[in-house]
Amino acid sequence: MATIDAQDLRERIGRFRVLTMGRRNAGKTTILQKVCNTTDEPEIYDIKGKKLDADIVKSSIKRGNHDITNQMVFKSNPNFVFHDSCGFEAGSEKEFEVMMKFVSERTHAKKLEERIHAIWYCIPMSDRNRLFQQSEEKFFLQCDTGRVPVVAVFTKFDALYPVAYGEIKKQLKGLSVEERSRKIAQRAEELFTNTGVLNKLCKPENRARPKSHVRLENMNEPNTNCNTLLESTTLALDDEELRLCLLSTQQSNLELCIKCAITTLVDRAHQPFGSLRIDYEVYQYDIARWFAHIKVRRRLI
Ligand SMILES: Nc1nc2c(ncn2[C@@H]2O[C@H](COP(=O)(O)OP(=O)(O)O)[C@@H](O)[C@H]2O)c(=O)[nH]1
Ligand SMILES: [Mg+2]
Repeated sequence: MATIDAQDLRERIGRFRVLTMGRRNAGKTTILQKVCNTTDEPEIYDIKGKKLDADIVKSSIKRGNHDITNQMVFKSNPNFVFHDSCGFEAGSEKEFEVMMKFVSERTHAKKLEERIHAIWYCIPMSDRNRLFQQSEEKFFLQCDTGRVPVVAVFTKFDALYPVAYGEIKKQLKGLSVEERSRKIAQRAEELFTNTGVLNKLCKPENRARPKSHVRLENMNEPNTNCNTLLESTTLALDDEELRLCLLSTQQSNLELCIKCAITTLVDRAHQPFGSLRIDYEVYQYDIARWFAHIKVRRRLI
């Protein structure tokens, strides 16, 4: 009997490693806290794994010194490791080069535990009139992220609602609450489309073209979650083991487990004739392995 469970995966892959990018105040730390279900600050470790004094790191960031190789881990979910590219876009050419070297090395790292497994590029909608700085455009154009998926995260989407309301408030008179909300949401959507941000990101010449995108709103409020980001990231991974690894960090996202199981089976069904497996036990195992928090056993034939 062979077993597959979260522990097996962890030993093979290590922790799920994410690089968060985007300007200061884009909402990066807030998202990481949501993902790890905490409001605590992360613990910070240097590249060798030595714990650093978070206050000293913070004050050094304030002085403009930031080290992208530092690793952030939240006590509430140590299965994730985060890096923050914090502030590269406003920095010097040298800082840009340091960021590019880090991304290129770590997205191509041979060892899975050193590799960055996903990049979350945060673009705040509160800044919709100045979406990108030149260096950010350069990142998307030039950076070789290999097979590692970049997920564009449109943060602070709620910032569009007051703007939308201001523009159409005269048309809202006499409408029901539901109708008003629908119209405001529709106008917010138009404001988003008018930024042209998706076209800019998905230009064919961009090497770091995002594989998917999500909108997040009210992440600063207590009763919100990042499930769409986690789902989008899981489905953007092209490696089954990595998908399993990310899923197992979330432990209880049953809906996503089911989606992944089905997606994998559909992918298999589209493989050329001959690789389609019809062994019933194998088939059951293929579904069950996505529920990594439950121990699954497979008989070796
Ligand atoms: N309105 C709104 N504010 C947010 C949202 N997410 C984060 N914020 C606020 O934006 C500020 C900057 O967030 P932070 O996570 O520290 O940004 P970082 O510098 O990119 O790490 C904080 O005051 C957050 O409470 C959101 O979805 N909507
Ligand atoms: Mg931060």
